[in-house]
Amino acid sequence: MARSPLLNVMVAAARKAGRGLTRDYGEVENLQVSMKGPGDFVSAADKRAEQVIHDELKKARPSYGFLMEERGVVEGDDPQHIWVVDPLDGTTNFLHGIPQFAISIGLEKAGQPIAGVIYNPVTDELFTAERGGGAFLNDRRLRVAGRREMADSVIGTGVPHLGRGDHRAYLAELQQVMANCSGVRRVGSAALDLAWTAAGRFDGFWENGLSPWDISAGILMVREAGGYVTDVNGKDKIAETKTVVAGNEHIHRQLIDTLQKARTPR
Ligand code: 2AM
Ligand code: CA
Repeated sequence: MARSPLLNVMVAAARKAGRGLTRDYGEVENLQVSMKGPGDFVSAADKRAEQVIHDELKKARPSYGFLMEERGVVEGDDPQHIWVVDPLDGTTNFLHGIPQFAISIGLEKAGQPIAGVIYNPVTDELFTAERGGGAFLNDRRLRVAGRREMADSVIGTGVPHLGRGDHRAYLAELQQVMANCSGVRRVGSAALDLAWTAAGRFDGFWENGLSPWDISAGILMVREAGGYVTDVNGKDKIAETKTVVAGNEHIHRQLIDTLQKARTPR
């Protein structure tokens, strides 16, 4: 598979940051038993990865701006192009020694995602997409799952936790989805959840309260794999409503209908 120069830049940045994260991940286990605990260490690993990605991308495209999880907005001379970066998505997994985390790098042009890379450095799974060019896992072209019925589907999600999200509203959603599908999975990295939906491992995915860096690359990934991504109302207002629903044409529609039932007062 021939990658564009732009995608090559993104892949190189993700792989370089991935080497650092893998090293740091190996250390986390030792730190679990130390007095201080691994929290500060993980936060430092996160920042180091972000620095590497920032420097690599800046070198390759000096005029582009950034939206990064740790440092926020960094404006560039070119107001059209913005890198949307999560250097460590799935921080809780990383902290607990669970090998499900990723680097997510998206590129947006005039607000639309045009390229995306999601890289799990532990499994060495590299997901890439470019607008109009399809989505890939390593060198294999991706296609969303073909299932047509929610009843046959495995649905990924993110569960709110201590201090985050509307637990009651989420439970109402989960109650509807769990009663209508063949399995719900919560694996802890929204970027990988979307990549897995693009790869057809999940038939659908929904989560609330996410930020652009969690999902920018993943949204493009699903769309380029032939899937649909919208907010919970079927609209493009993902950032405004902070809701995201993904899947193939059929499951995306049924998942939205199912989630809407949780919102209808009874
Ligand atoms: P993180 O690991 O980079 O924090 C898990 O449900 C998903 O939610 C992960 O992708 C996680 O990203 C994200 N997440 C966790 N806390 C968040 C917060 N306060 N705001 C936005 N996203 C969050
Ligand atoms: Ca994240």
